[in-house]
Amino acid sequence: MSTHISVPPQLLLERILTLEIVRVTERAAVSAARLRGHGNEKAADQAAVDAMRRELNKLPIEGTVVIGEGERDEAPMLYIGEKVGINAGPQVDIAVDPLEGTTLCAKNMPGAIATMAMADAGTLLHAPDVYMQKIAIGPGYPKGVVELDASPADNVRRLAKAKGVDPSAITVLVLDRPRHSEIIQGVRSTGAAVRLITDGDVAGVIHCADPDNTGVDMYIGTGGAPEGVLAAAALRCIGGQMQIRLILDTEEKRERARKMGVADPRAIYGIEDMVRGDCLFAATGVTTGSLLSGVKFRKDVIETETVVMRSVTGTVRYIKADHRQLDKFHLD
Ligand code: VTB
Repeated sequence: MSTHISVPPQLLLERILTLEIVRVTERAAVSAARLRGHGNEKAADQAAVDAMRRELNKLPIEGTVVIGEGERDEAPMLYIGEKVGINAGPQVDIAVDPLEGTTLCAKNMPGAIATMAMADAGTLLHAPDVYMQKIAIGPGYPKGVVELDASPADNVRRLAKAKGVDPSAITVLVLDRPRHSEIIQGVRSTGAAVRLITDGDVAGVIHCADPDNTGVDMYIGTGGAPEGVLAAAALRCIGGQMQIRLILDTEEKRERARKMGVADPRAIYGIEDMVRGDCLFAATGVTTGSLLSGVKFRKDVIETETVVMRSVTGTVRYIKADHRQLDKFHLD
């Protein structure tokens, strides 16, 4: 029996593709995980990219990568501007970080993930691969309680007041980089705690959304712009606030950004400026971290754990999957 049922594009994006993007991040995570601890960041990243591209190209979408691994037509990467999908279905913007935390994977340290987001075409910030200043907090606070340009100490005090606690009860997550020494000092000067991470600020920002379980109230610091847009997609689904500014400190970077539609190089963006409509977000653990378990290779089964979110409903699903015969279906 064959009946042709046409699915409204919105339904596709809102519901059906939710599970489809899980397949994409699962496969990228499994491929990267085979190279955990091999000390080869490039090879692990390439494995994740190849798997992610292969899976994206099976999806019923007309997709464009707007946040990717490079800005030119670099054949091996999922570059900005690359078309993905079967070229039929809804037109969508896609943000990818096939292996967020390449160093974490290469060194087999906690917190590497494979992640992507999807939204209607033209609704995700098209950002060049530059640095981005970021501040993020979880849901439940009045808008503007913390601000990108306020001092770290001020932001801690304002957040503590809004939460109804002493600053010493606040924990701020910061990437462990020399460039963050003033931020770290400022936070500590209030009595608040700093939690340092070596990499992985997509997961870092997501931690802010659930302070009771993660112990993290706020993220402050400068990280990658692609990671910032992906984190914004996640917060768009689960709630929270984020402010960012692209660091466009040379004419060449400003020109690259201008070409992607960034008119004011000093502009501060909120979540709604980076993700202007509804979106889907998924991440699969590569190495076990505080957000997700890593891939487990058992005798005949490969286990993965994925979190997938939809902004339309704010649903967050944790999907544990047992994969059998992955090799058989590797290239289907
Ligand atoms: C962060 C971190 C990423 O890049 O965005 C960082 O979250 C920023 O760049 O996991 P630097 O390493 O140059 O400071 C990553 O480490 C990924 O490369």
